[in-house]
Formats: sequence, structure tokens, C-alpha cells
Amino acid sequence: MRRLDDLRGLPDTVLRPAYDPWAHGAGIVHIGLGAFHKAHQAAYTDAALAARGGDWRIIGVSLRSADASEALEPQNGLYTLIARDAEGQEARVIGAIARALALPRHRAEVLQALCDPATRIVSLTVTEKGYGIDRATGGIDRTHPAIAADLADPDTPTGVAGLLVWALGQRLAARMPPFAVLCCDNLPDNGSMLRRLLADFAREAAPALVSHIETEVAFPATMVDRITPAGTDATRSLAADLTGRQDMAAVETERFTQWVIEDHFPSGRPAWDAAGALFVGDVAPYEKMKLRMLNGAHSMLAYAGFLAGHAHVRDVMADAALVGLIRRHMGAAAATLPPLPGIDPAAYAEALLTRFANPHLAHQTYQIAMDGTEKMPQRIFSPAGDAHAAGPDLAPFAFATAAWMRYVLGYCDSGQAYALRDPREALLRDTVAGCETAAEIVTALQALPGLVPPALAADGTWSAAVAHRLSVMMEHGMRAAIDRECAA
Ligand code: CS2
Repeated sequence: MRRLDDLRGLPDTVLRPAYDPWAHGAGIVHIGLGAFHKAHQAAYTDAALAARGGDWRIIGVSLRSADASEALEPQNGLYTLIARDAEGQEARVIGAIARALALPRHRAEVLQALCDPATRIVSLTVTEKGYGIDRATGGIDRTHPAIAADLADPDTPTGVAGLLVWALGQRLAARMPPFAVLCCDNLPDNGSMLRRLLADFAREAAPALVSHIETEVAFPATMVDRITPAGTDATRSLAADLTGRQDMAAVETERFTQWVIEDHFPSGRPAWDAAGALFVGDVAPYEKMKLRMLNGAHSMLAYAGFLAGHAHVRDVMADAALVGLIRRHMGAAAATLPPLPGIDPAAYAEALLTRFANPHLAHQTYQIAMDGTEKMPQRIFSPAGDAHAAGPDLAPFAFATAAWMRYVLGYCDSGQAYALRDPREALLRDTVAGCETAAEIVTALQALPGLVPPALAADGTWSAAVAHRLSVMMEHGMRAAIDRECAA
């Protein structure tokens, strides 16, 4: 079968770019060329190019793996995006990606793209752990491998902070305007978070750049949303069936998509609004709602579901007791949020339940469970802290916290072991190794810096509520713990 490398001869059922991709230059460097970017920002950019044109194609960069580059470069950046839910399906070839580079292989090209005056935006999806943020201070985490390497050798950058600070320095020296830095990861206040990180890195690596970063570089905040599992062989064979082409870069996602962006792009931006993105003055309330309701429920159901034997989110949604707990969790999370004009939290929660139940998405609970120490603070611990300060019922957060702690033990109820896949895996394992009781585990894990808000961890009622649930999970298994929690 021919490889998908041009737009000719595709079946009529497949949508294709309503513009000539090769007639448009690149204006964005995107770091983190994974499935999520291909299903989200690249799709919005593709639609924006079709609607309004502009030199806004994307130079994609992977910091480590060459997989995305090897899949996309032979296809001239083209790939099939398959969006499915119970209501329907759409296959669309995306033309927004101009190049797919891997830093270890294409270092000179990546650095050149970052310093190119045509590059007006650098966007990122490197996952929470990709940045190297110290959760306790908001500054750099010196134990993060890329931060450590780039502080030692700032002229050969390998990580986000190192690359961006280096490139901003080159541009400033050449009297070229900075690019806007657009963080598209699920982190609270992601724009200011990244600004703080870069300024802190520069304080050591390039002190003359600190005030430039703090005052002259734009870091618009965003809330991104589209549930996109990692692509599999099944994705690629579905794409081949739909397009009649071999497509090594195909992505499957849901039909729902949402992007809320702070409109602060001094050197311009694609017409993402024409593609359905919402531009607002303050993204924070949207980000908080999504992190606490969608991602918070996701993490809770991933730990509880994985340990109850559910491989995928859609299987969890066939477990009535767990669905009850997910609904309860979303209600508790919604109670910690400020009202958002035009958004009804109850309707948002119901829509999330429908999205989670999407029968076509093979979204693994084990995938969502990974990187817990990077996800739990903003998804569970910080809303729990707010709920604690305000006084309402903490049971949903205590259950979610206990489920994560049970997962950290690293073995299923059957005794079978699994990898935690957390950047602090070794620390977590050491922390719980000497503990004998659930209460000891709770105390030890809550004492790790930057995770649970200290005022919450210090409250004996909270810790007892978590420890009680964890002991049920350890003694009677996750299934029984879910059923008991539901009956309570
Ligand atoms: C998920 C998210 O893997 C995870 O932790 O909660 O990737 C989630 O699917 C997206 O944020 C949805 O927009």
C-alpha cells in the first residue's frame, strides 16, 4: 500500500486541507510532537490556515525520541486524524505540520528554527514532567535530568528551559523580537508557571535575560482539552482502511475539542478563533475547572479502575459503582470552583461522563495513572485543600488520594507487580518501603515536599479519612473498597 505523502487520490470520505499546505511558510515551533498535539493544536492550525491563511505552519520537535520524525517526515508531515464517538466518525488529513524534527538528530535545524525571525510562537506539550518544575517553590528542579544537564552546559541545551532561554538570548542579541511561549500542558496558570521557570533558569544560566523574560516575553495561558490515547497498530490499520494509504502517524481522538487561550501574541498568531478556539481575558477559571473536574476524575478513576481490573476508561464507565464515585467526585470538585459565566458545572459533568464512555476510545487507565506525583497536586490535592479550607465533605478527595497511595504500592490485589511510571518512582518506593500500616503510608507520602498542601496534611481528620480508605483497599481489595465507598 502506498504511503500517505500527498493529497492526491484520497477517497471522498476523507477530509483534506482546504488550502495548499506547501504554499504556506512556518511560523510556529512546537516542542513535544505527540498524539495530543496532532489531535489538538495542529488540527486548529490546519483549520485556521484554511480559514484565513498565513505563514503559520508548524515545525514540530521531539526532544528525545525520533519516532514522530521517522513517521512524519517520509509523509511530508501529513497524517490522518480520526475523530470518533458514539454519534459518528470523521477522518481528516492534516496539513499543518511542515517538519518533524528530533533534537538529537536535527540539532542545528531545531536551533535555527528557534532563532528564525519567522518563528513567532513556540508552543509546548511535553507533559507535566517535561518542564523540571520544583513543585514546592515553582522554580527549577535541579534534580531534573534536563535542567541539571542544561545548567552545566547552557550552550548545548537539551530541555525546555535550556532551549528557550538559549534561543531568547540569541534573539535578543540579534535585536530580533522574542517569540511568544505557549504552554499547552495541563498545569494551572501554565503561562505564568513557564515564565517563572524560565526566569529562574536564566537567573543562573544567563542573568542578563531575567528581566527580558519577566517583562518582554509573552506567555499566554491556555486550557487545552481533547481526550487522545496513544496511537496503536489498530489506529494505523483503521487509517489505512479509511484512506487507502499506509499512515504511520495516524491519530485517533474524540470528536469533542476545546481550546481556551489568553490573547497575548505580540507578533501575531494563526486565526485559531476562526477554527473554534475561545479567546478570553482570564483562562485560569477554565483551566481550574478542567483540571479539577475532568483530569481530577480521570486520575481517580484511573487508580481505582486499574486496580479493580479495568484496562480502559470505557470499561470503568460500565462499572455502576465507579460511575457513582466519578459523579460524586466531579460534584465535589465543582464545589471548589468559582462560578464561570455561561457554564453550568452539572451539565459540564454530564458531558464529561458521556465523553469518558466513548466506546471507540481505547484510553488505558494505566496511561492516565502514570506520573502521579506530577498530576495529583493540581488535580486532587489542591482542590482538596480548598475544600478543606471551606469546610465541605472531603470524602471524595480522601478516596482519590487513597486510591493513588494504594497504586504507589506497585502491586495489584492479585499480587502482580507493575511499574509506577512516575519520575519519582524510586523515591515513592523508598518512602513506602518501611511502612507497615495504612496510616504510616499516608504520613510518609504526605510528608514528601510539594504534593499535599501542609495545612491539609496536618489535619488529623483528613489523614484518618485517607488512611481508613487505604486500609480497606489493602485488606479487602479495590473492588470491595469501591463498593463500600459507594454504599457509605
Ligand atoms: C489525562 C489527560 O492522561 C491523563 O492524565 O487525564 O491526558 C486527558 O485525557 C486530557 O487532559 C484531556 O484533554
